[in-house]
Amino acid sequence: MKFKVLGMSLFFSASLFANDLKVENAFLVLPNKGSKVTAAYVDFKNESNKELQIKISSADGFKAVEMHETIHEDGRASMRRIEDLKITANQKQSLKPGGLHIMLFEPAKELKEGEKLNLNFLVNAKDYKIAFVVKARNQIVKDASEKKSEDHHEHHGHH
Ligand SMILES: [Cu+2]
Repeated sequence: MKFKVLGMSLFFSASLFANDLKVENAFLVLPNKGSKVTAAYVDFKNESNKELQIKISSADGFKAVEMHETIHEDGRASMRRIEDLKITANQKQSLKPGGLHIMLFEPAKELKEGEKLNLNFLVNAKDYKIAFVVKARNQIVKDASEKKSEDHHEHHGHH
């Protein structure tokens, strides 16, 4: 049994196709002036029939990078570092404000809106680069509300 599993993993590791992982809406938040930390978000979709393990290894233009999850407890949100993200076959996973996210530390230079930076991942232990576009906060809010109004009819109530 053990032998069989090992054989299978060798078979699969030899063939990670670029289109196994679909990547959309990759952006990072333009840091506030003087701030040494910001976050990046992206939508992943595993289009393969096996689990994908995604790790962040580095980000061009930043000194350090981590993947975080957000934990909601007693009405408070805190975050915790995670080693990797596992996405099962044919599942989606979004990194978004208030949830999973990538944290970027100490930009080497001042970033500009619209600029693209590569974030370097390991997907099933293979190098995988994704270009992230730098977005200003007001643009992110605008894009999110446009996306939301496409998805839902919103109700406005008074409390
Ligand atoms: Cu964080």
